Amino acid sequence: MKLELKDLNTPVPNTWCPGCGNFGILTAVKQAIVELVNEGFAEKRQFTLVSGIGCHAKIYDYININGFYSIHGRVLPTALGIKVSNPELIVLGFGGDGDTYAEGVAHFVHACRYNVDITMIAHNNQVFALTTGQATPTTERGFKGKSTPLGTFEQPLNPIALAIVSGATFVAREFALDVQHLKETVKAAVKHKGFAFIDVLQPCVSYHNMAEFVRTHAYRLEDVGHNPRDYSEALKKALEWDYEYKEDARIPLGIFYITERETYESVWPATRPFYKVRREPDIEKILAKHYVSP
Ligand SMILES: Cc1ncc(C[n+]2csc(CCOP(=O)(O)OP(=O)(O)O)c2C)c(N)n1
Ligand code: SF4
Repeated sequence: MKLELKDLNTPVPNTWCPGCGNFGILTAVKQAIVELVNEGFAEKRQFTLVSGIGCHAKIYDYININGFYSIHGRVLPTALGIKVSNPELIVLGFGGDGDTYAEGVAHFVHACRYNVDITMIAHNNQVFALTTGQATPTTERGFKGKSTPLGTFEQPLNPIALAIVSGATFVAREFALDVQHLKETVKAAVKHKGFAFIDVLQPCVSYHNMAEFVRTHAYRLEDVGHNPRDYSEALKKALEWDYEYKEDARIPLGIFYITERETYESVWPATRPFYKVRREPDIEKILAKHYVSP
């Protein structure tokens, strides 16, 4: 029987602001799961999501798959734990830009380095949204928010470049309001064996709405013949936009980089599906080995 989009609905009322870019991400991810299941790539029961804390994290409530609502900044270690415990699962991580690039940035760097076979989707609205609009590491200079009334003055972090140099094997940027391209990239990321990272520019209509700027300054990497297998070219393209809002900015969207190398769970000596391990201890054997009579 074919999986339908409505099979992924939940009864939980959606509390995102009307017009929030998170709706685009939700739709694209649901469509990607439906298509991957119906194309025979995986079964619905294999999909497992992990969220952080923030507006993005409510996605946990809105998709009817197994999941773990984790804590702020800790999406990736949770996702890694699930994957190594049961490599048969397809693990999707969802974090905010605050979540992923501030408190969680060390986990992000090491997940790229480890090349664990999971997909990480960062809802990058360039602001801490749930806490009502403070600057994050990807906020552009000059942004006036509650924590920076005089304007943010630090240079933004470039997560695409960081992912590439840290060893991620699939690196992409998408726009939350372009659901079709986002869906295709999510499918490609899930099919990729290794750490797949998508930085999704997600307009926050309440605290940081960059929708118009992205629409007028973005272009697609595949339209300019970009070769995602070329490391130097990928890095060059990654550095093309610095997450600032300059008149002459050009924002590349699509897949920057793809390569293959061994995954974390394929080489970690202890990895095996732990749920298959017999846990009944043989008390006689343990006593024979460790018991010393008084
Ligand atoms: C360990 C911890 N640190 C900080 C917070 C406070 N906090 C809750 S939501 C949030 C902002 C989330 O921003 P982001 O990750 O960018 O997600 P968004 O709300 O923009 O989707 C923060 C800082 C928390 N709940 N737990
Ligand atoms: S505050 Fe921003 S990110 Fe949060 S639901 Fe509203 S529009 Fe979306």
